[in-house]
Amino acid sequence: MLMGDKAIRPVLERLTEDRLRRGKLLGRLSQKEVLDWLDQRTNPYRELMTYYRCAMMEVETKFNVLNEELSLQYDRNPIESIKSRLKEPESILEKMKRKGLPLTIESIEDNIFDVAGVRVICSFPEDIYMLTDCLLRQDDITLITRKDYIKNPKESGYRSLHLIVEVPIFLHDQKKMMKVEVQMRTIAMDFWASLEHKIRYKKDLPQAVAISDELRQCSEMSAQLDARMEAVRRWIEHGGGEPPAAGMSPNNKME
Ligand code: 0O2
Repeated sequence: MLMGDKAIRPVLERLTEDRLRRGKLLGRLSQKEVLDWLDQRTNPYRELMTYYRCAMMEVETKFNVLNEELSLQYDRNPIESIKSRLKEPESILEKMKRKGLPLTIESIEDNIFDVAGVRVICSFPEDIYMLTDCLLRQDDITLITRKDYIKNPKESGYRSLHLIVEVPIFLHDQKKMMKVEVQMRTIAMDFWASLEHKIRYKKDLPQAVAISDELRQCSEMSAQLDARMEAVRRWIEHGGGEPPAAGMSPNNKME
């Protein structure tokens, strides 16, 4: 038998209070806001999250299909891995609070575009743009926003291509358009972003400026590495000849 909303409410309440406290959210939210939020986190919330999960599956499948087809054509897989995640309830709540949005289910759908996130880790920077073009050419995909943090890295050094796309999901009685955030990165960009994400929680250290500078430099090094690996790949694909000028020593070892 399924648990009724009343039965799961105390469980949710305990769980969420604990997680909110860990996320330092309690204190910034009144008890009423938390309780109203919990009331909404029952059926309508679960329903909406199911739709987002379906939308993530749709987008993930599109990339898997492209990877299969392109690997036949080019004899290599342009995608290293795909990771999907549903934004945590606490993060959704925190973002809505930060943006001064009403804490309602409708408001999540209308304003929070990264509830469903698909991260595509590509082999080379060129693959990012090639796969993005392939995705956006599909007639059931609508591009909502595009932010190119590869051509214009963030102040932190963060690099990735971000897309918000709308994709249809087909339910038993209706078609629904859902928004999904797609983050496209190379392995090197992902390596940097993952480690920086862990380190940045220590930003209130006295050496914060020096740490930020160091992280920016690491990001530049990883971008250079991407460019050099791409140059080597092109060199091999074009059958050798003159080695790429940048960074190759006479015995073809990276300097
Ligand atoms: P999580 O856990 O990934 O969801 P906003 O989302 O409104 O705050 P904006 O401008 O819409 O801001 O989003 P932005 O900056 O284009 O992209 C936000 C996401 O990109 C972040 O998600 C991170 O995943 C990633 N990101 C952006 N900047 C950085 C950075 O400097 N370092 C790292 N490691 N990742 C970054 P969330 O919501 O922060 O977290």
